[in-house]
Amino acid sequence: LRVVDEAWTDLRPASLRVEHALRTFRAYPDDVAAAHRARGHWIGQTFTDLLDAAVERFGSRPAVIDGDRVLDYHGLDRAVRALAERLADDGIRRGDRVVLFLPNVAEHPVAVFALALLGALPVFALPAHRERELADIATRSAARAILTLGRPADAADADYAGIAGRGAPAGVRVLLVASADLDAPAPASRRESPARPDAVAFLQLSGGTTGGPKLIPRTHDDYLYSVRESAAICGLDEHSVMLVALPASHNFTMSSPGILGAIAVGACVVMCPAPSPDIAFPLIERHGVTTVALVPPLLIAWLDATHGERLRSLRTIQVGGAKLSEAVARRVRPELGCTLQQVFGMAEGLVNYTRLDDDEETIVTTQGRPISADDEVRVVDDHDQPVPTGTPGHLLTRGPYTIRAYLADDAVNRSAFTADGFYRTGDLVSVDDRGYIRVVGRAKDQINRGGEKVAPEELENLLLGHPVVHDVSVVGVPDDTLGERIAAYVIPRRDLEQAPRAIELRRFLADRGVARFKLPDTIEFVAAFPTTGVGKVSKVRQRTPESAAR
Ligand code: OOB
Repeated sequence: LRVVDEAWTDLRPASLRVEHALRTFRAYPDDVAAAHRARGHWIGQTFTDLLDAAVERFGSRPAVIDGDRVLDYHGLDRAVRALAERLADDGIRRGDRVVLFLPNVAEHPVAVFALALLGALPVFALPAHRERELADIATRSAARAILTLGRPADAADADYAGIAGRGAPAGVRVLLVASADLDAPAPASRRESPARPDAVAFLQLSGGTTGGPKLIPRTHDDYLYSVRESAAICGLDEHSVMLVALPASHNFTMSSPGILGAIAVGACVVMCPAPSPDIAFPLIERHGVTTVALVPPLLIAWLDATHGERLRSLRTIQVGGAKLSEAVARRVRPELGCTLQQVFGMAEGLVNYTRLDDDEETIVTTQGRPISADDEVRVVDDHDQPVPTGTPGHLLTRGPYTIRAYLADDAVNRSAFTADGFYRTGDLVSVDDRGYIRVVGRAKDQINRGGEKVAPEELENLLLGHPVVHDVSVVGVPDDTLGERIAAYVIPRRDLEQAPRAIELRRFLADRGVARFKLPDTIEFVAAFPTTGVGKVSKVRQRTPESAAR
């Protein structure tokens, strides 16, 4: 492992705040935790326990496939233990946060379990993140290190180590994991994990929101409950083969049922370097893939690429992260010959699935129902009053795997949770008398670009830093494929001699180290923004392109 920089002290204040928050963090009130244990939801299992149990039961079955490399469960266990020793030698300790910046490679699950074995906390960055996001994530989580890939993942892939090196704040080291780690011999002595099942296992990042991403602390107990239930709901067993096509670090890919669900039941995960049909379809045929998770724009791309030919081995396609249109949903069974499963989830907790044996109308017209009978779902009006069944309203939720607070963010927590511990999802839904949910809109100021979450505020602040920009408003506008695309309306400075150009603003953002998926799809220069009756910028009108410039 390469040590790039070694001065911890610059991070002290953030570090102390996060350390203190983690040390004093009570994920759930004691009586609630006791109830979840009594109900058999929380079974005292850590990530390491989950892996150990799988290794014991499924030892020589294939666990992870990446290109020509196959790790069976014993091989996975060896690689995890070897990497854990190396990370320990490098100073990673129980409770340390380590930003995981890895694409879909075998090293990804190895690193997750290696950190768990040390009791260290992965912080899940996305491979699309760039210097700016990495720096922000590392600072927010007061990370000790960024763990990234020390080999080229793919000819066309990003220079992860370079990005991490440039993005790492002073004092945050860049540690590299590479293929050689997968072949390292297991250490002589068997390390015991110091992690406690009721402790925080990792930090996920909330989708882009006002004020930047928030840290989502999930415990082993709560998360693995959702993982085990998800695996059962999705019918996974040791004969399942899961293609990991979405970013491995996303909560959907990790846990719904995802990589962890697959490992829990002895299934095989096939790491897919990119989700496009030309890369994914050959892997499906070669490995007999039975299940895959996609976001709606990818499903559309897959449907359009099959020309009626069936992906024979595929039994289920899960689709989530953004609203799937009914018209597209209806194409899945006739055109791909497999069962669609809609997944409406959030890194904060609650996950809803249509069930595999639901009738076709339910599958194509709803976003499913919660994992657990103990998931509480409340639909309320603007004054937090419950609305009648079937009426759209704000979705609030509480339950055995939904967080009660973000980490170290008291101000946000006061508005993101009700006094009695319900999480305000920011989603507008209706729930039918069977408990099935339909997502009908969103109340939070967030753009959902085909499942990737973008905060308009972040882009507005960045663009305001450009010399031609007098004012800017960023909104999501409806898009047939993406669901929403990103539109930036810019009022240029008056005294400009030359008209500003959109391409320059895009380059300006890219140069600031922003993930590509956040770059505006359209930038339009306007004289003024449409306003509401009280003179505020009307984002609602900007979302309907015809009225945007007025
Ligand atoms: C998943 O997690 P996040 O944290 O990236 O985003 C959560 C938000 C939800 O609050 C909702 O606004 C939106 O993404 N969303 C959907 C949806 N699934 C997620 N909106 C409409 N229809 C759907 N099916 O995106 C996530 C986490 C676990 C499993 C699946 C998705």
